[in-house]
Amino acid sequence: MTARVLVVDDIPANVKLLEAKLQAEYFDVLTASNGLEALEAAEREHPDIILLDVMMPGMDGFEVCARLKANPELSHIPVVMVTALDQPSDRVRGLEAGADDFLTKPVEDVALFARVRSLVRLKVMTDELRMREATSQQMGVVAGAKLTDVDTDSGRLLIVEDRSRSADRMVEALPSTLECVIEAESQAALARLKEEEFDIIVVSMSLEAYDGMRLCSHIRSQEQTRQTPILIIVEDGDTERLVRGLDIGVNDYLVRPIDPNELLARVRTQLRRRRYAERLRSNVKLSIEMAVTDALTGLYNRRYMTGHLSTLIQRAQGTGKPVSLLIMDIDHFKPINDTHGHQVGDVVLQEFSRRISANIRGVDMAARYGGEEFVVVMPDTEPAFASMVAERLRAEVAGRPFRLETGPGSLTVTVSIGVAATSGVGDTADRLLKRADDALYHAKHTGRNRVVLNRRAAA
Ligand code: GH3
Ligand code: MG
Repeated sequence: MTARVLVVDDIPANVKLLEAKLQAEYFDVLTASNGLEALEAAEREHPDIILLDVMMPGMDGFEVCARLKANPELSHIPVVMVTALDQPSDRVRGLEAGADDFLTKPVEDVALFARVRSLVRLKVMTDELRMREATSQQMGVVAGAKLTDVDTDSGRLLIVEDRSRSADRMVEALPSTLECVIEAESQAALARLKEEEFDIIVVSMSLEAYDGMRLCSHIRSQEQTRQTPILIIVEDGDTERLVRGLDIGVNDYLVRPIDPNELLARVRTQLRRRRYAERLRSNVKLSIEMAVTDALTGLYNRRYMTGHLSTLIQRAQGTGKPVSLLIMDIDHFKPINDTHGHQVGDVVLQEFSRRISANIRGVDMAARYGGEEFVVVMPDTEPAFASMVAERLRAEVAGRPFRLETGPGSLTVTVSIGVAATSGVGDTADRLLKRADDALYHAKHTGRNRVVLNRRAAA
């Protein structure tokens, strides 16, 4: 894995040392020698991770970190504070400024590379989500998610710890708005994870009866918990486990004895990242849904339907089974608008869509083709069967007046339907749509409120 690392330190020898270590592992290294330079470099270069010295003249590391984290363009870049101070209170100050981790000077190689790799891995994932979300924003369907304004006060934690005093102390350190569940036994923890959703999982690496690392790797391999942040508790000096943990995808760690403020700060950081990723994911999902569906009716839109139809037709040429298609057009829809207003017209379109959806099979796809024109695509379906379905839909529409909350109270609506099916090799979505449309035209001209099947084969 390669990544661009910004190293910030006011002492040139420290910069040189870290630079040499990182370059030896094929990282790209950028450097800055004070806080302002660091902020400028971050804005200009958008590095993948920042190693930030704490004690610098002028603007110190805490302030640089706080400024980076307050900038929505930069807040997702992980910051590791590199410090000679190793008091819990300094760590808490850093975490409160938004730092993602700490390394103490002199920096140990294993710890350095494990941290950089794990944070870069996390960033690669977030970047991918951010990129997709940016596309969603360009489509104008969602407002961008911000790491800075997510809620970190509510959530559920699973604490896997068999030392009950230690578990109790952790719970005491966390605000009562966070719901904590303690499991002393790893099988019970796994069973619970299958049933319930947690926002963070805290795992002790010193369980008596089970290897905590194995539990973490199991949690990572399960679909349901793949994305859930894991925080491990390691004994002081157990770098080996820490590094292995980070390599298998543990997100963060605490060293015993656990400092309550540090626990709180690290839990908050993980919650913030999780909420942010959730927000990004749901924005992407929403925009994908909006890209394929019609906003008024919730049915698929024309573009998506035609793409899907082409795929089905190609596939059908292998199986020899026909794809059938219905095109439906509401009869005399314009007068409904003209008499009762556009809003009533919209309600009619929505109710019409509901009746279609309720009367087709799961494999069939209903789409809004144009204003008051709709299409149903039916894979592996003989035209005779499709005509029967069309007739049922026609009767469902005409048979029961549409109830309206406004305007006339209820309206009788009818629909004309054209049916066609694929025939032979070389048939296309366009041709099939054209044949169904010809049948629809025929239905309109022979009295409306009827179904016409086009029996002609593709030319
Ligand atoms: P025909 O029986 O021949 O199909 O007659 P029609 O009145 O249904 O057909 P026409 O094509 O003359 O009119 C269709 C109308 O549908 C015109 C247009 O204003 C209206 N329309 C299209 N999209 C929407 C929409 O999203 N909402 C509403 N309320 N009306 C729409
Ligand atoms: Mg019409």
